[in-house]
Amino acid sequence: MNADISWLQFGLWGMIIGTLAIGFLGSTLRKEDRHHVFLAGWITLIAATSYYALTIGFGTFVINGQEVQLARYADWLITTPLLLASLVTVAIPKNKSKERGSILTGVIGLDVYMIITGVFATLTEQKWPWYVFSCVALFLIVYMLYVVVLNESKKVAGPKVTKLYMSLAMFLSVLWIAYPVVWYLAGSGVGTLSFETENAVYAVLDVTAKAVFGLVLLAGIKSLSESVKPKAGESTVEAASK
Ligand code: RET
Repeated sequence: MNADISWLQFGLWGMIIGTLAIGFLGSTLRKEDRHHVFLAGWITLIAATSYYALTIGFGTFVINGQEVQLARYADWLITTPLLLASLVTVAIPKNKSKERGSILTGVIGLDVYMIITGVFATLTEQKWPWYVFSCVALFLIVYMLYVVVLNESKKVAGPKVTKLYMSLAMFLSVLWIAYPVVWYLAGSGVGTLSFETENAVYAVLDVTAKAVFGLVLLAGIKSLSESVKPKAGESTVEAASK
């Protein structure tokens, strides 16, 4: 078995075990908090499917002599908006903010734009303008997380909620910034990384950004719920924001 496939299998098993662990930890959460569990589990389940496609070479094409794994981008197109939604859902309680819908639309719109321009960068020979458009969108997403979402969270949510949000936002943004760096160094960009190293780094990043991130988020909600003791019918984020 070649080394690329081993890394893809690491990704596949990481996502399968991650989904099971999210289901297990999620089952210990209150039913008012289960929306966090569904989002986190949905993300790792989609990624497991995408890694299965990658291991069998489904959605992988040779373009200009370069192996292009389109299944990755298909996964990112669906799961990165869900990751951002799961983060904003922690930061801003439902029914407390008039801005929540427009913030979600703004951040998810930028994210879809980032992945689509990233696909254009990957498929064309004139890649650098598309790469720059995509990086600008990532910069704007990070700006929204640290300024717009943070300010709204400070305004409408309790301090414990904003603190949990900030640690998750830092976790997410550090990992996400690594993706354009890997893209730049790999065959998609200047080509200093081998295909094997590219697959290895993406696999570790993906499992951390999805499975580990989901588990940390759920553990955060669980410990918040133990400290604020919400009433029946209200979510932990709502209860901690009164
Ligand atoms: C690309 C290339 C073009 C420039 C930029 C990119 C950003 C990708 C990102 C991907 C995040 C993926 C995640 C996956 C989780 O499993 C498309 C690589 C900016 C930020 C979090």
